[in-house]
Amino acid sequence: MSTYRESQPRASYGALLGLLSAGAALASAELVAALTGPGSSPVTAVGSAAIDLAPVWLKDFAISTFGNYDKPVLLGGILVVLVAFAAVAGVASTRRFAVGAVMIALLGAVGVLASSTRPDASALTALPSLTAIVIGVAVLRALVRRSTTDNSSSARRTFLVTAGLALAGGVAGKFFQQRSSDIAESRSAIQLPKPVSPAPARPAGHSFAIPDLTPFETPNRDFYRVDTALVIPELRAEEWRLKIHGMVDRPMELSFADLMAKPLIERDITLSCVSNEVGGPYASTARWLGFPLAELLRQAGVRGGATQLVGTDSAGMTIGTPLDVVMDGREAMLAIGMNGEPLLPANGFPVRQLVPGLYGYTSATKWLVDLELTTFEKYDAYWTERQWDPIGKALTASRVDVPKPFARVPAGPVTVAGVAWAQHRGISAAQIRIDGGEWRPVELSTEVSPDTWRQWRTTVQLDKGLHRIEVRAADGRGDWQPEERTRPFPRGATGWHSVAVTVT
Ligand SMILES: Nc1nc2c(c(=O)[nH]1)N[C@H]1C(S)=C(S)[C@@H](COP(=O)(O)O)O[C@H]1N2
Ligand SMILES: [Mo]
Repeated sequence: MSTYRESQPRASYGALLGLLSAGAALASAELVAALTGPGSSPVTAVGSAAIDLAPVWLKDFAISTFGNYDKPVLLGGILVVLVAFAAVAGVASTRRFAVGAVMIALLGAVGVLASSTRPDASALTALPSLTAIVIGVAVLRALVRRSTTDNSSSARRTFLVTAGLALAGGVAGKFFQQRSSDIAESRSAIQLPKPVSPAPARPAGHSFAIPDLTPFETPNRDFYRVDTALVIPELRAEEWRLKIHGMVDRPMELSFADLMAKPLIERDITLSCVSNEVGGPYASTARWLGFPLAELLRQAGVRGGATQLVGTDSAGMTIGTPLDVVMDGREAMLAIGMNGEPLLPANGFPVRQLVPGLYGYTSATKWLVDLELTTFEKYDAYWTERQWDPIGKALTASRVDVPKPFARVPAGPVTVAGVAWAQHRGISAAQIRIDGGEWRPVELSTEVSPDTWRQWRTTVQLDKGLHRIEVRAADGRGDWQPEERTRPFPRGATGWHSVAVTVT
């Protein structure tokens, strides 16, 4: 038995060799990525590629099942596959070294492929993955040699040292990646200017004080986040530049200081996501500070025939916006502040676009660095390529926040409340019905702007038992939300939100 083990180590032993090699490979890649940028880390690059390649149904499923945790879940999944593959490679290497080595190299090759095909790839983006191949194979070779020639206690020492070095290298790599691009400092150095056109005062009655009702203004930390960015792009305001080009008479380049020096406006605007399911959480409202986009485009001199404004972020992701909507008089802007602070990194620091009345995916480019005027025929942006509607007009939506779904409430008068939004058209009425009965009106909070949501509330008498509360709203033109339930793809979900509650 023991002689057998010497020539053919146990599988668990081989698996350990594979994991140590893969760990060392990843750690070396993270260290190199500290120089070449966090997006070039092989795990991140593979994750980003997976997001871009994922079919619509899978993205929908991930957003609605894991919500804001969709990205950690994806990274976790990648790591599980990686660990399994590395373990098998390790076992193989103890039988035939070349087979294990090729498998470890293949893992790195996936990283090379993913990182070098990212839209923001440069000559150096594949370097971390290439390093991983070299280090992974070298460490595997050293470990296999050592474990066949040495006694078991010195082999154990080698393993521990390798594991320790890999762990330290990985942690150091992540640390330096953050340090090299630390934007907290850039963000806190910003003194936002006062707007020349402040937001109109919010009228009395614009907000109801009801526990658990969505507040009118979303605190920055609670603002929803939806994007394809696995690592939040880290752009320093001092280094930020925006190019405006394409079908314009006067191409321009702007710095953050240029933008801050312009006469800014401040407006309350509700932003929502096309992927929001009926009753879902992906809508928020903030007081945004920025410069009017239409005015900026007029300064650049838009040429006749341009129909689409394509915004590109610092990682090369694109969003296409219908130009006529931007220019029709609504207050589209390039925003630099939300609720009195610079943008949060997750919400587009230092500069993002906003167009009231359009879903985020056709209007709200975060980490914006490039604006090109073109036509819809000439260019398909990221989501249009994936068959989403190119216009992205925000549909009317309403939600019951109080009582919560499946709440147990005492019999008698029950407070029912929620929010409704139809950006740029405004909300003119909302109604609820109980158990499919007659629709009854509810009280709306005073409108702040047609670009923002409105809260609604009412009190109903409910008897003991299970009840279903439904809500629907009408936009500023008096058009009611349709009953028909549709999925978010390709132009936004429709249907009435309902909650079931038990009255005790
Ligand atoms: N650069 C970039 N901007 C983006 C996206 C993205 O994936 N990348 N997603 C868009 C989508 S789909 C929405 S709904 C809004 C969400 O903005 P928020 O995360 O600040 O709420 O950002 C938009 N801007
Ligand atoms: Mo979205």
